[in-house]
Amino acid sequence: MSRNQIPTAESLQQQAHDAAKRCGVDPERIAGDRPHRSPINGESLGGIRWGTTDDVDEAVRRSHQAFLQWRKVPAPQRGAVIKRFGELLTEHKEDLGTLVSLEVGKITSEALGEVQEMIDICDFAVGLSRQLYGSTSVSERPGHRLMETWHPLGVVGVISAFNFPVAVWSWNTAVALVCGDTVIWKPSEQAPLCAWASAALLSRALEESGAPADVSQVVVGGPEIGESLVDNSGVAMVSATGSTRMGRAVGPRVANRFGRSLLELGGNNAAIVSPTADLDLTLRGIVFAAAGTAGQRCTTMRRVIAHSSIVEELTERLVEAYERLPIGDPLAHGTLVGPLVHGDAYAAMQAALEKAQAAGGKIVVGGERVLADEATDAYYVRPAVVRMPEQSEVVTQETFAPVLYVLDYEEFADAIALNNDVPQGLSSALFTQDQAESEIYLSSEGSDCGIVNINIGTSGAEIGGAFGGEKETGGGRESGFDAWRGYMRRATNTINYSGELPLAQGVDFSV
Ligand code: UN1
Repeated sequence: MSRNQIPTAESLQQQAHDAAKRCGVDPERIAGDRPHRSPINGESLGGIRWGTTDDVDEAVRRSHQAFLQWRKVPAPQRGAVIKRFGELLTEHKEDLGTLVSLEVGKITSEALGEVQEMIDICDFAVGLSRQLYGSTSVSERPGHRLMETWHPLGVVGVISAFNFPVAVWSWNTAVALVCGDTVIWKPSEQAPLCAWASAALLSRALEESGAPADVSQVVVGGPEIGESLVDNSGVAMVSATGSTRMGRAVGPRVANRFGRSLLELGGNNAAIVSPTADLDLTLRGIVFAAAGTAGQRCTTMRRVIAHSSIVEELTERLVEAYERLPIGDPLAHGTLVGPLVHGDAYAAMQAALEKAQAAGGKIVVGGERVLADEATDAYYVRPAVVRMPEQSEVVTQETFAPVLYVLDYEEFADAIALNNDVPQGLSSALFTQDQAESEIYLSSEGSDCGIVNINIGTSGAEIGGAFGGEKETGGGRESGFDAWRGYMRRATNTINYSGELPLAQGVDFSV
């Protein structure tokens, strides 16, 4: 099948059902009456079955029962289940990758990369299962000892978005399970098949080890499913990925019942390009981060802030590169840009381009719909680059589509100010060969984001680091470093072996 031909509905549906079955998805689930559309051709992938809010209540009840058993399983044995899950993911990498492409339109290489990210977090979590370290400390009292112990939280609710339909769940689940929590997942409505397929593989790993089956559950459905998880006081923690608007609703509702939330929300990621930057490397870094995944990552580069001495050359080279981008069927070999997820994303992109032009911006390349005609419910666009005179309102907003705004600067401090002068704080990058600039950018006077890179684009983080951002991005951290602590509760223990009862702070309370 060529990139310029959109595949037929029958062929995609067949591929989807075959891949889902090979992963162990119950065929009942893919025989419902809920429409389920592929962004590749805008046509049906076959009906599916949605769950109800009653299913959520039942899942929470069962998850809690499973938790009472699971928390007693030694962490390294929980890790062994995740190890097996990683093996099953490796075995079914292609099936899952195909489902990711079919349901959300990712190109094959990125879809396989997403599954690799799941395998990587499994490896990480297996190691972690023997490294859930706590501290000990000295006591101010004789014959006393201070230490911390870490315990699982209970039921963790995971709400994930269409653009990383399985990897983000895996970051949460692999770590949460090793920590001794149980997980209920509300995947994106757009991607139920890859969710069921991933969950079926995890269930197989759990079953083989004799673990309680309900350690991992999935409830597919609309926003009401997410809301039930958010409001259910049996859910100790809600980890939610999506828009800032969604996070603004989730955060206070979970906090109101004193639950814990982990939010991964919008980004508006910039790269500063210094006059010393290696422009070949910079160009490659920008194009992958800005046009990759059709601009639909939370880490997508949305702004370039280039020094005035190189901004024109850089923009020209971006135009050349964008004109050559192979856009089309994400399953076809060589495609680099697949479709937008749906018509609303296309409309949002067009609205942003209009606003940018009204604010004095000039579209230097892209923005137009390609491949599919007006009558098709599939939206392929050429990623756009817009030269902006200043950071106007539209530039400070996240539009979940491939629009890259180019701004310029004279003084490095001004570039940092522009980098930070947006409500979001997820990812950022500096392309430079000037060591002092690089150190300043990484310092407390530099980027205010959760991810701050040098000579690498804003997207494509490895799982080994903590992932997340500040300000309207929500403050959550997932995957690497010590993000596991977010999935556990800490107890501080004071142990007295002195046979006396001296009080802290020298308080005398003798009776
Ligand atoms: C997201 O877009 O929600 O750093 C996650 C990246 C990926 C994860 C993105 N590893 O781009």
